Formats: sequence, C-alpha cells, structure tokens
Amino acid sequence: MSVSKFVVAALAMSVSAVALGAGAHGDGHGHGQGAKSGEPGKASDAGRSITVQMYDNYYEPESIEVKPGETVRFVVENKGKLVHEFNIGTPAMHESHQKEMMMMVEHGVIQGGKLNRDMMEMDMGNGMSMKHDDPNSVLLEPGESKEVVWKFSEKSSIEFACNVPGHYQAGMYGEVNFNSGDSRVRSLADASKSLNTAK
Ligand SMILES: [Cu+2]
Repeated sequence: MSVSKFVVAALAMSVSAVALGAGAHGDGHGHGQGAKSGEPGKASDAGRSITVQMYDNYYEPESIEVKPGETVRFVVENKGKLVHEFNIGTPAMHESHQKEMMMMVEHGVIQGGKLNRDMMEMDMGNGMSMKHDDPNSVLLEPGESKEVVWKFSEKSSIEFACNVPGHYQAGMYGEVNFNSGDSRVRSLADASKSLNTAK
C-alpha cells in the first residue's frame, strides 16, 4: 500500500479526513521500502533468525545488531494485551506511518487489543483499502506471530518501532546497530599501506 493510496482511501471514507490527510501528505514519501532502510529479503538468504517479542509497550530485545547488507529473518510475537506493530524504518518513516495508524484507530481498524481485518480488506473504491501490508512491517493482535524477512542496506539510522498511536512515544522502539565497521577500517588501512609501498 502506498501512502498516497492510503490518504485517498481515508479521504473517501471520512468527514474529518481533510485535516488528517493534509497531515499525512507532507512527508509521506519514502515510506515502505526506502533505499535507506533496506529491502524485503528472501528467507533463503537469511543467515539467522531473531525472535522479537512485543509487550505493552516495549520490545524484547530492546536493540539488535546487524551487518550492512545482511538478510535477517525476524520472528515477531505479540505477547502483550494490545495490538502492536514491528516496523523497520528510519525515524522519519516511523513518524509518517504514525499518522496513517492514527487514521486506522480513528476509523476503528485498530481497537485496543483487536484488529478489524474485514475493514482493512474493504474496497474503498478503485481497489484502495486500509490494508497494512508493507513488507517492512507486521501488525499483530495479542497472541499472533508473523515473520518479516529484511535485507539491511548500508549503515544508516534505522529503528524498529511500533507506530500504534502513543506506543512509540511510550518508548516502543529499538535501535538497529550496524556492527561491521571493522572490515572497512581494515581495507582503508590496506589501501594506505599499498600507497606507502608504491612511493
Ligand atoms: Cu505497540
């Protein structure tokens, strides 16, 4: 689902959507699989799995370490009593997605511990819907579990976060730390060594 589609869908079904739509419009671009956060990965390329448990309102583990370019299979489990999201993105992407999820709450798609999946599937006209189906994210009811396979890009500022209204603000996000500076430092050192020998 693209942001623009989402905003149009919300406009079509809401009286109060003018203000909401305007809010989501400004920095809506770049949501989803932005080059900065990585891209959907293939399960067969994943070298390891990380189990992420979601509680009200925090993650276990609180942060993760990855290598640039690494594909990781995340097994996401909602152990809380509320609907939670696991979403990999830049802080700007999360901020923009929070506006979309606010609309999902206002339209009754997210109701505390329940998701109205029928409403998410509903055709709002022109094939638009309130589906939450971006590959960098899962939205789960209590007790549900789903996988996200993600290929991280180069080192950048990325967080995993829950954009259900109020949860990010309550601290429901974690750092993605890139841990491979070593090889680059080494190759720089090698490069300068060979420059020196060439003199
Ligand atoms: Cu949450």
